[in-house]
Amino acid sequence: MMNESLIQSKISEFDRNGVILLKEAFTQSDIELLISGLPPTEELGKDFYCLKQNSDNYLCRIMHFHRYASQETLRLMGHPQINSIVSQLCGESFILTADMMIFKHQNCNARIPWHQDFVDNLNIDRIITIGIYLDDSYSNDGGVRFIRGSHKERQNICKFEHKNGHLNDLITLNVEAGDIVIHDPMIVHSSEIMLDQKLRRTLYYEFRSERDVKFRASWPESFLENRKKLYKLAQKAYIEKLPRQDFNKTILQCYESKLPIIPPNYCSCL
Ligand SMILES: O=C(O)CCC(=O)C(=O)O
Repeated sequence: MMNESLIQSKISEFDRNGVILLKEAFTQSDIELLISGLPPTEELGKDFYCLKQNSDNYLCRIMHFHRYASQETLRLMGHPQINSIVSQLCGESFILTADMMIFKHQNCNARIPWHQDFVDNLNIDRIITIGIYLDDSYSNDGGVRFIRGSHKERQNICKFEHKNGHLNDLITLNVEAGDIVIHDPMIVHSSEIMLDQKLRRTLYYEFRSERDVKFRASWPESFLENRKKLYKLAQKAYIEKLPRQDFNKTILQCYESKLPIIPPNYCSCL
């Protein structure tokens, strides 16, 4: 378990830079368990989609990841490590507000341009995105790059895309399977293509405080209660072995309440 004072020392770095790397947050066996519980993609319908070149997939996503949860994947969300990290960043009452897995394949089109995931000015408590790495990701081979301190306001992304205005402020990271990268969704980030590695899978979780969720007038009221139920279930799954039929109903209810889409901020003249 990651030591609390380590996380505390990283919090000011997170506030200053907008991103932190936590090494060895999960063990190899946690990651193997997560991989063994990945859902068969043919069962995911519209929540699994891929960008393709000819017939080759290059960037695929599983949206609403835990809707398809096996006992193994649910268990990871309820892992005490997640509770410890998120409660220190977002407070004791936190809510999972998004869950998505990305599959990045070796392909010339698999670059993700500079962007902010969304721009939000509410600023009540921290909003964090945790990337849990199932595979290694190196800075010189398609790893995610960040612009230090760019999370504090809306940015003119074209400056990063077309003027190389970022080079002094670039944060690049060498990440290994089991490490996690936590970023503020407003930090400007991108990832280049992979030339050596064939596949990189990252599970992204977005967490916010309960206070933040309650403040959003256009979000359905049922969302909060359903999400709390889901998290309790995940904690139970961490302790006990739960067959899918025991949690199917709660999971489906949980994903019934949909949130309005908040658009990302990309450069429009790519
Ligand atoms: O994992 C990556 O390469 C970046 C993913 C990303 O920035 C996104 O999905 O918005």
